Amino acid sequence: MPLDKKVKISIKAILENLDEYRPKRKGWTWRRSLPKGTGVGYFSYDQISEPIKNSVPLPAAHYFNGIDPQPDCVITSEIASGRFEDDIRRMRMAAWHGADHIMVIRTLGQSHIDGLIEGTPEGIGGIPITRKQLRASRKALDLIEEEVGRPINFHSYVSGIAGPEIAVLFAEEGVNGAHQDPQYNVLYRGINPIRSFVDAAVAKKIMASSEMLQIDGAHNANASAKRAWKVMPELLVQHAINCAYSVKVGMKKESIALSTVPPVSAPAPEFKMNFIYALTLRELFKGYKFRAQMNTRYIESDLMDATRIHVLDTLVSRLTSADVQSTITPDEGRNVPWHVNSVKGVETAKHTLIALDGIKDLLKVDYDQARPEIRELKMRAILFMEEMLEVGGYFEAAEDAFFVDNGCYPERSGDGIARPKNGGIGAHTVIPRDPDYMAPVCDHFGINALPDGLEKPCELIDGCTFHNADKIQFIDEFDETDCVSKRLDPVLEDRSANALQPEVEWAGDAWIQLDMTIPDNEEYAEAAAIEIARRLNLEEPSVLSKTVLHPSEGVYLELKARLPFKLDRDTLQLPEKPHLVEEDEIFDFFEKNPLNVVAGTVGNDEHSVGIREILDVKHGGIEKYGVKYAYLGTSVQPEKFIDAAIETNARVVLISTIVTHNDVHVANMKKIHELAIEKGVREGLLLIAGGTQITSDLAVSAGMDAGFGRGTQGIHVASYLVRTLGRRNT
Ligand code: Z97
Repeated sequence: MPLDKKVKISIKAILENLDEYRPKRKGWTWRRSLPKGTGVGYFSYDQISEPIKNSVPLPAAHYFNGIDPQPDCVITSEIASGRFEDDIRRMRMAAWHGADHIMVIRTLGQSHIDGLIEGTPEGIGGIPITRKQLRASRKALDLIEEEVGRPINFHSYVSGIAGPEIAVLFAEEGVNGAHQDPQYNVLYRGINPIRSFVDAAVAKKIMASSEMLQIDGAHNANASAKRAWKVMPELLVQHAINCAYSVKVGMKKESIALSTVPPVSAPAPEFKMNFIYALTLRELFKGYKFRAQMNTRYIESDLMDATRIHVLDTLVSRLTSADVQSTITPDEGRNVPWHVNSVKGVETAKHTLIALDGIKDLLKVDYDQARPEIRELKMRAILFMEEMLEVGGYFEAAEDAFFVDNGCYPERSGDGIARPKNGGIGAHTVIPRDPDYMAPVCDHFGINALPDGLEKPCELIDGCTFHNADKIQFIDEFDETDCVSKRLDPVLEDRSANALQPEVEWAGDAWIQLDMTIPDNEEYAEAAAIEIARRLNLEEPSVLSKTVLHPSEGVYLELKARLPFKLDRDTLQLPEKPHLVEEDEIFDFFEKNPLNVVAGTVGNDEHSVGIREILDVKHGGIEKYGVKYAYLGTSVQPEKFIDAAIETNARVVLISTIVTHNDVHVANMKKIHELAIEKGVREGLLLIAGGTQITSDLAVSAGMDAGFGRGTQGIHVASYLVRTLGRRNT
């Protein structure tokens, strides 16, 4: 059943007959670029791709007929709720905002799992590592991509000593991309270097056969180093090792993406450093794909700060190139990333990419300036590699702690990560194959002494799982307590009882976020914020981020806390929707039906601001829509309104009345109505009152045609005029 945008995705339906589900397609999909100068709405774009069917456009789109142009590069959303049933919902949200690369990241290291886990709940790590999780996610994405109208790439990680098995699992289940880099295992997961490289060859071969996009792990050196800007030469070396190794194994260059990250952020002079680094990379690695990640090393828990970094990093992408523009959830440093922040990250990338459309044609790099620095970076990287060769090669260099050293090579701090060639997890587990080793499976790396004349190796066993999916064993979960059905039970119960709770990471988790400014120093502000949350009866309050406005004048704080109650959806009072007419229709109406109005404040009322806002073009008053007005000023007597309306042939009188003592506002409204009758013009006039104490009922009971209260804007009055005059005209 296709998804219906008005209905939540049914996890129960996704889980039904999962054992029989096969992914719709395999391999990575790029967006299809449109020619330079393609028009969308009022505008012409140079770097966009085919439109999608369903989406949530950027906030300002309603000024431009709701357009949602899609940038030319793939956009990633990192999703990490730790529960695949919630991840699936977030994937749908992210896809609607423009993500077509869904990376479900860990809440714990996948590479700590030393074997394939079939049928274990996701609680173990947050990454979809069981077949059930993968298949359910892919099945959901197959529906979501139909709903939005664009293929969605599903991505995970081929790491740990179970890497090759995981690669097989991913290929079978239609995972479209994966991080794979043997150096990651060596440096960050303590896996034996030889084992890691041997495993990588096997895994890469399988990834290549199913046309997955590979992302390397160089960015992790930046994220792990103490002085991350110092490891720029090393990042180039790490990219080079993984690229060269992958090509040797048989991957196509265009399936290999460098995981690039702008290495530094302000208050460092970030742009020049990040830009030179990005230019160097693109010169050195022509023909490969670039996956641009955000700097994660220097992101704090301040959402605005993270957003600024997102924007500037995306500027670097647009001024150089990016095939995949990744986003990170700006809050990942402070809690499990929240739905809203995943979506905001995608919006930030989409906004920035579209905003900078075509910028490269307008700005040219001054290579006279940049060249010496590019050259210096390249030299440092080349010298690094030369020294690796001198000491005996990669394994010796890793043993000598060449990597993640906080010196900018050839400078050395002596604090790199040392990984002995014969140590670590899985040491001494690599066994040379016998010359007659034979495995009747396809896409197998290395010696395979198959008999001659086979069309494919798996003919010998009536098909391998890549060619005969029926051979795949589907094993369901076997933990009776931590499994998706148990986790779903309370959610579905709440839903059927129409109970409603807020959420940020898991369905109905009851977390809310609140922010406040406390006029005190940091310590007192924090204590006060927590106390306020407690007195509001919120549970488990904690401060997420603080912005000191001044050491003693004030601090802005963001908090999270849990709501101790559920709402009953059925008893909620829905606010009455203002009957707004579409702006285009309003423009059109007043063009065809020119209108004069007279306006002013009535009686002895000097409060002119409200009525001016309703009239003036500047703040969206009715003048904006082509209505002509005669502003009579303040303290206008009732007679004058009617006389002026007659003189100027106005069909509408707008009076503003804020003063209400002795019900003078009611008396004035009545008087205007009666005068209009006396002068024989009441029928042809629309009398409208506005003011903070005015309601429509009150105004009508005092003889007016309508009344508008607090919060009224020009469009509310304009909509009313179009509806009422439209009716009268017909
Ligand atoms: C990104 N923000 O987008 P484990 N292999 C490589 C990796 O880089 C990773 C893993 C495996 C980041 C989020 C961080 N990278 C992802 C080359 C993780 C998976 O096996 O769960 O420890 O990690 O790249």
